[in-house]
Amino acid sequence: DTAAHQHAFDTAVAAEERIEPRDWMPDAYRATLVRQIAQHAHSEIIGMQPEANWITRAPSLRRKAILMAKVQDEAGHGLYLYSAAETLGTSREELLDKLHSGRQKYSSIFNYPTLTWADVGAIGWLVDGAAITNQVPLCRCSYGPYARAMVRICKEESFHQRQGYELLLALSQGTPEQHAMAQDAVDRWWWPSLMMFGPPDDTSQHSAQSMEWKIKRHSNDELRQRFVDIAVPQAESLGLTLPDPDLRWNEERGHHDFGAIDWTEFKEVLKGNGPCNEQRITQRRRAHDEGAWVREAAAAHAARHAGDTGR
Ligand code: FAQ
Repeated sequence: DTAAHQHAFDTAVAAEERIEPRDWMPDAYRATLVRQIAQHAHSEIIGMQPEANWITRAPSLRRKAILMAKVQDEAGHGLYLYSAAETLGTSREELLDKLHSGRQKYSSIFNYPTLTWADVGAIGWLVDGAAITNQVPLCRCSYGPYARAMVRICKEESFHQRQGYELLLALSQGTPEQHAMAQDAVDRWWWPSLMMFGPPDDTSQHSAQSMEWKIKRHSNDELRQRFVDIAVPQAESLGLTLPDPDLRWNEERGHHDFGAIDWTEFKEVLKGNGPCNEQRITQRRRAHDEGAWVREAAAAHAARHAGDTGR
């Protein structure tokens, strides 16, 4: 009965055991996981667009090869995550349909434009850096398939972060124009990167329950603070500044203080009013429509193959 199931679930979570697809779980736990994993998967797929914008204009063969590999990795991350969501009893088709009709979200960060080549570096350094900070604790998420997907994703994200850092370092140490381009990109990506961690703890409606279920291990503000503390010395070694006059070390707290985040901007981006929301979703729907023949061909092939083995 439900009380016994609930007890077994609570005991497993308390004992740091993993919940697996066939285990009983509360409906709300399942729904929360589908919401978060789907949003995460959609972010990986939509997140291919800003950087893909620069593949044809990469400044060298080496940079182009690296960037193509990175963007393909994001596609792979999306696929692992859709598979993880499918273990919860939802289909990829349904999730994509919810993305395309605006019923499921993707990360706010991918609604900003990539104006120069330096943006590829800033995304790698800051956006992938923020993603790792958020995702390393998710490797210990109570839901097994999501936690396991995160292990591999985090390894790939660290390579992404390094390539962004290395790209920005090359620009920062280059000509004055290249240095200025790197600084401009960091100026534009810094604040949106801080917003990736989600609303402040006191307005984060899902945090308390998700932490109790051990889906989330740290609050949004804790991870945001961790990211700021990591980024400050890295900016220094890059020879770049972070666009926040209030950023300074607080000896007492043992952390960096930082300025106020513009939560109005965050809310507007979530409502669909960011600089690129329209472009991103239109492009995503077009890619889906143009890929219809591939899905049909794959399904026809699978059906024939099933027939073969049945004979
Ligand atoms: N953007 O109550 P909370 C990547 C929504 S990394 C949009 O705090 P929660 C790698 C939230 O969904 C990016 N919406 O929610 C890459 C909720 O709305 P809902 C993806 C946001 O879930 C790099 C509402 O606000 N990473 O893709 C955002 O407890 C480079 C209230 O918020 C993940 O998804 C936002 N920034 O905490 C790819 C990580 N923040 O659903 C390509 C997994 C919040 O009720 C290139 N997700 N919202 O309608 C998480 O860790 C969590 O879901 C949080 C939000 C921390 C994002």
